[in-house]
Amino acid sequence: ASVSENLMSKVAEVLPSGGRKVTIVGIGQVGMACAFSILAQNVSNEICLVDVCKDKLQGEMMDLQHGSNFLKNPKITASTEYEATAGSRLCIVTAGVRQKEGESRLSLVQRNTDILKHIIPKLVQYSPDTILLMVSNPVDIMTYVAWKLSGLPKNRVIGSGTNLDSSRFRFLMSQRLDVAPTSCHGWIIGEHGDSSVPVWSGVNIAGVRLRELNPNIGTTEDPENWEEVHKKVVDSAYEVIKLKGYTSWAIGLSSAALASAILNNTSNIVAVSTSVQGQHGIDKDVFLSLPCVLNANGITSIVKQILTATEVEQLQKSANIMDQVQAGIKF
Ligand code: 6V0
Repeated sequence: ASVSENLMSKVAEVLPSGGRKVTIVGIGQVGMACAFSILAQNVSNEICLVDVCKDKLQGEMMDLQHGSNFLKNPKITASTEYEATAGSRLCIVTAGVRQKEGESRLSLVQRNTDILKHIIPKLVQYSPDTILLMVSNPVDIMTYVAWKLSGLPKNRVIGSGTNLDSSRFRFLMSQRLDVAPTSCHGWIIGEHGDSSVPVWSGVNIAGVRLRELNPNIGTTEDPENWEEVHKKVVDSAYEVIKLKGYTSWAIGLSSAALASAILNNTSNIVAVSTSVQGQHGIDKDVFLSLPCVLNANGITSIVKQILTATEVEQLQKSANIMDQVQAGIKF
């Protein structure tokens, strides 16, 4: 008899999953930042990594496993084969090419669509009840592509969207006012990228709307030039990519926060990319970010923000851009 048999009398089989399994496809800078954020914050203690690079996959898995003693006894697996992803509650997709310095997110469309064709059907095959969280760029278009390829209902295909842009906005706002980012209330909606929309009409601290203090806030007539805060949000990724080559920590933390809302069924309201047809007069079948209620069933409601005419116009412009790009995609 083995040491194990001498030590323990077996009563039943160990279950293959504790029900909170998260698969991460693409273990580049973004995928690993997602994995680390999820494990370090104990959002889930069951992670499966998937990539096409076998050696890197093995190395990343081992490196994380060696830290298990400092975490909550996680189960970390990795494979190039999708069988390993079976029974995932959530699949986060970060696979694909990223922007080079100065390159726009939209230029990645066809390359990343072609990659998703190999990934999405297999994820759904092995985890038919999963929620898909798309991170690969351009994220709004890739969420649409993933929804098409998956056959899943729209509530279960989500894009990380402007949750990150809103976090960048709140951080920059916090720097100006010297209060904590979580006490700065501001929403960036629309495209994660160049045409994102800052909802200046709702920006507030403790319910005090800044527009009531400064009627020109966010416009070109504003002497304090608050619009610069949104400009910096749009430029953020370009600047970080120029400085360090990629972005990782903020998107990793943003994804972990979304994963937490899903796995813990919290119904947090977050700006994530969802099907927006019928919202704010948008008639196109596109995905953009709006504040959504996020829980174990994915997106269960979209908040009907009270937007100004300018904000609606900007949002519709984003929708038209998405629609044009989508029309050129080869499935
Ligand atoms: P990276 O570091 O080059 O990693 C990409 C990974 O994808 C690599 O490990 C590849 O091997 C892997 N990969 C490629 N093809 C496949 C495939 N068919 N199956 C499985 N894995 C594959 O890129 P990085 O991690 O920096 O970025 C990944 C994606 O996230 C890019 O599209 C970025 O533009 C995007 N980002 C999205 C953000 C957002 O806010 N939504 C933020 C940052 C980056």
